[in-house]
Amino acid sequence: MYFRQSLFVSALALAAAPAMAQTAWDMPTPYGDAVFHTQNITEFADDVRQATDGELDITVHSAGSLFAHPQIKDSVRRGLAPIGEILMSQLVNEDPVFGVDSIPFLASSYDDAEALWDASRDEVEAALEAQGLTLLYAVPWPGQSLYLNDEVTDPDDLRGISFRAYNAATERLAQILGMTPTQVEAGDIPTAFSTGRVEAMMTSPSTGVSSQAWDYVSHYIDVQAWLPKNMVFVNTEAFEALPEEHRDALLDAAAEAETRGWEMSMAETETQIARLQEAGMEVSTPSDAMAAALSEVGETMTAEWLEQAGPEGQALIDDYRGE
Ligand code: PCA
Repeated sequence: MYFRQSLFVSALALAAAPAMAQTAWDMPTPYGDAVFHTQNITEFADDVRQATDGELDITVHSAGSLFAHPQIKDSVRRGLAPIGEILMSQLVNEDPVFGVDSIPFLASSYDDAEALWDASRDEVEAALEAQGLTLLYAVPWPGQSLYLNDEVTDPDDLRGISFRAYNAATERLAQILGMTPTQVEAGDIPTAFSTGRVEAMMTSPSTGVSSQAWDYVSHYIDVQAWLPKNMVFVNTEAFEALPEEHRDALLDAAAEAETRGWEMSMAETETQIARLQEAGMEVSTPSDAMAAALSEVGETMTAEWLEQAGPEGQALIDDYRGE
């Protein structure tokens, strides 16, 4: 009798097993633990764990520790990791839409960045879907500004400077201004400067602080030219293999992370510029000549992007501009 009952109980437990099974997901991300994007992802993973009673357990592997930044997208596409984060514009060679947030002065305020995201999100989703990936959310970095060893007021003085780039757009910007670009991941910035490989960069105050820019550059010129986004995405097959409650929990947590991330990003802009200043950097606004030169770069790069993106790109920009 006892035997039969315990058999019955274990049969029940087995029947219930699929819904209760624990799913452990490894999540590669490119940036360090002190970076707000990573902190937002940690909260996202906590929210998912809580909403699923610990059944969907995401472990965040930050700073490229599981896969290096350039490998993360393909790792998720191939199912080596079910979920990951990258800088969206890293994929611009696959589809121009991924690079629309990295054109100087196309959308340099949070309101404009949001309107641009509204106008481009469907296309980004479709481009990922074609690779078996599902977009969860995207969050912008604060505005991209100049870090230099002089207060450069004449754009001609930029010529010949070795410049740290992090995507195709920063490389192109450097070329147009006569600088020499080198691609360097955020985590390698301190070494690239201290070994003399580069002497200037354009990035957010967040990355300036997390890479301790004051150790190797003296001047921050507050340009805030564009707000490039990081995106979090999941392998579609892995997503679809989840029970429905887990899929819902993931989507809910993603929507919250998107809202929270944009707020964190906005708040960072002021606090991190203040930290650069407190650490001894000279903070200034661009001279008229510098502002004009950068705005011209923006126009050139908008035209180049439209050439690449064709009529669909034009429609996206028209939609963004409300035309
Ligand atoms: N930080 C990242 C991308 C944009 C930003 O603000 C970096 O510098 O690599």
